[in-house]
Amino acid sequence: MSGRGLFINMEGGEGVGKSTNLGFLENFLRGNGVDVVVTREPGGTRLGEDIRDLLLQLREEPVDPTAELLLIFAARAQHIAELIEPALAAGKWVLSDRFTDATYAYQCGGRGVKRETVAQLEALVQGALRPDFTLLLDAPVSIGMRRAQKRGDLDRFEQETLAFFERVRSAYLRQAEVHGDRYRVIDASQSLVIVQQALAKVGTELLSKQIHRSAQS
Ligand code: Z5A
Repeated sequence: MSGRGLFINMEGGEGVGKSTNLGFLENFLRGNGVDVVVTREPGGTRLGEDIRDLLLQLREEPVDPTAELLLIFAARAQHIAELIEPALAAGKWVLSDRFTDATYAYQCGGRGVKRETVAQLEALVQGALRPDFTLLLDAPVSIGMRRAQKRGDLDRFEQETLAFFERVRSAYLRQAEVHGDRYRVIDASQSLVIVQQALAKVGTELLSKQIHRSAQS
């Protein structure tokens, strides 16, 4: 495949199965000849992973929502410059465990930051870069929390309340409505086999989208 690669992000509340299913989609794409780079946010670079540690660690003092927001976009700026843009320009596909849709969900939905504030930072940090495709794994909050809690120690986000995660879920579903052209919503409350059948279908759609794009360029 030639030309610029596709940029895909996988989203959802905690414990919905992003990491598990990102691995499935990666294998599906590789099996179909795609050169894919898998990454995550916050993180993806050494600087970004250091910022991730700062964001997730439990702290005695409350973290100001604007401080949190700026740390997320600082990590994202480095991620784009160091990894995402070079990979896409080289024709690779980038599969990211979360991107700015998570900021609209967690910081706007969860913390109450204004959408316009995030939109301003999005324009500053990303320029025209937006995901080509966004996969939202959606499940009732109680299911995701139960799955995540099985893992033991909870980080700063995982310690949030049920109401916080309900707001995050609603904000994701709103994003999916606003950006229906690039969003595919998968019911992640189903068994892993069914979820992955749905993912394989989306994977096939992505492959045909890229073939179509290559033919046009
Ligand atoms: N954050 C933010 O606030 N703003 C931003 O802009 C960004 C991020 C980018 C870290 O993200 C935090 O950063 C995140 C929001 C914030 N905090 N929260 N919450 P993260 O993505 O690293 O953290 P996470 O959401 O907690 O992801 P996770 O812990 O890796 O969960 P997951 O990837 O969605 O789930 P999983 O590990 O693949 O699966 C969990 C378990 O469920 C596992 O045992 C699986 O085997 C099982 N599972 C998965 N699917 C199924 C099905 N279908 N059936 C049964 N069992 C299943």
